[in-house]
Amino acid sequence: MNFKTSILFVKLALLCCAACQEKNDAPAERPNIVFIMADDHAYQAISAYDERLTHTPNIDRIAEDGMLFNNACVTNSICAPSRAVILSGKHSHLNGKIDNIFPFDTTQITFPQILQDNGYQTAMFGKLHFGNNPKGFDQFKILPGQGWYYNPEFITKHDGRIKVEGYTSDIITDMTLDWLANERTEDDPFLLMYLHKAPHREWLPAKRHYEEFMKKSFPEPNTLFDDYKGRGRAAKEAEMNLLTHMNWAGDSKIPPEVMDALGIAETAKWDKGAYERTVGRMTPEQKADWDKIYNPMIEEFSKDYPNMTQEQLMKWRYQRYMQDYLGSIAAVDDGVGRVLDYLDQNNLSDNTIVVYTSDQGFYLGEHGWFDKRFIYNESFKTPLLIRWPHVIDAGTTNSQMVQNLDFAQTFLDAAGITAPSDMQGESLLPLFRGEIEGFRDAVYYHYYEYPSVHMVKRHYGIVTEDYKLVHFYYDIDEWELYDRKKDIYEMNNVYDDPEYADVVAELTEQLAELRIKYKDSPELDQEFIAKYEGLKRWDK
Ligand code: SGN
Ligand code: CA
Repeated sequence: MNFKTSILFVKLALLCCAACQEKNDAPAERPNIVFIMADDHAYQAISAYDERLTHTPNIDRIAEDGMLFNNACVTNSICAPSRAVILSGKHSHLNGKIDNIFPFDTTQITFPQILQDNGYQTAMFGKLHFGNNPKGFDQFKILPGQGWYYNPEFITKHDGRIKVEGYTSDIITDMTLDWLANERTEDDPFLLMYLHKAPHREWLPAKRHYEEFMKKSFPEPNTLFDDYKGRGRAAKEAEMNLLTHMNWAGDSKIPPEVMDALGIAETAKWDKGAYERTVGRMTPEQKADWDKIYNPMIEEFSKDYPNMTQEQLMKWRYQRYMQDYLGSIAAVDDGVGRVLDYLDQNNLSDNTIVVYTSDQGFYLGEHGWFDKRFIYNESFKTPLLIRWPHVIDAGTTNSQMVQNLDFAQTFLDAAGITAPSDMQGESLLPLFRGEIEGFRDAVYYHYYEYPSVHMVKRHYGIVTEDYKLVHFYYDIDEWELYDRKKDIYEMNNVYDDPEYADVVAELTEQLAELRIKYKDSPELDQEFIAKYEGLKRWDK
């Protein structure tokens, strides 16, 4: 430890003591932090939230021993922007990573850098998706871009680019455990970011889960055949319908030559290519294992397809989607179990905060959709389970409107560090102790990536416990209001209903205030549009 770090430690110890005196229950030692995030993991696919679709016994352990957040949400429901919000503690319009396209500005300070400067050991494994390397990590091994499910490549801090044979979720778990066992020292606390690529599209399970999930069938959501009648253009014009926009080869795993034989056209111009890029990465042995289980499904479909109605096709595609999506979550759950076991067996569980979350929510057939992006419920809400023995009581739930914006300040607070004043979240430490008084009662949301894949229009809005008010803009100027208590599936826009005139007036004002509070503005919206148009990236 050098002189500067020692001084920092003394300062920190003093700070911690002061904090302990205020809150007697705060632990004496600075906690370790294990931040587990899966990509596109819908809360509907975690049995601690909902047992209808699948079982995730290991992820559930975190809630059994800690707290389940029922109202956690994101500020901008898309991958890289969510990660930028998490690391920087700032909304997208301030951290600059408004969509998957704009680069992340690495000159800004992220919470891992602050923890590292304060003596934490830091490591990141898995998917970051920034286009540049993370700062503030002693060790990282990250997937380039979206990464692959089989035989992935990694960008590493010390060994350049490497290729590893095997199944990505298991490899990321192995790397994580290897760091815990062999690189971490016992001298200092650590921050470990364990970031799964699964269950991101194209949903390839591990071999050990093929058979089990291929045999299963799943309950359909009651909005699978939504016709979007009660809403505006944004829902109608989005391109994320299971029947019309999901890829046949890439997503449903009907090989390109079988599509040709059946006369099925590609749904997107990368439909067949996606299959070749993903299934095509398998080694001959891996492909033989895959064929054993996937070929009978393909044969049966080939027989049935000519006589299937549109309704039957929609139902078939939903089942096919769930088999692979939920199948790929099974390996994530296995991995979480291995990491939790390691913590238990090495006496680390007591002083480690374990977080499980996703970069956003995801549609599992609700409203006929897959993907995310919208402020509507399934994409806006994200799973969040946190365990911290001695601070969080086991088996508790929380219903406050917490956001991915809050992680940075929460972790800094837990480490006894004052967060930079320009971070925009709230520490969740009071909520951990059950103190909910005075926590925010409304959240701000802003989505930008349009025109782009899935064609979800630009929008911003405010969400309270009771209502959701949204403004879609750019090539549209439409407002929507949902009564969250009376219309839980968000099927009816009541913005123009005279009965809601007062609610509209009040929320419009609150939304304007939130935009000012978080330093967002119509000028910034225009600035981002102009920059995006300059990039001319989307050509369908
Ligand atoms: C890819 C996917 C999209 C997905 C985006 C963003 N298409 O483009 O379905 O919305 O990533 O996902 S794919 O056919 O290439 O898989 S994100 O999680 O990175 O934001
Ligand atoms: Ca994602």
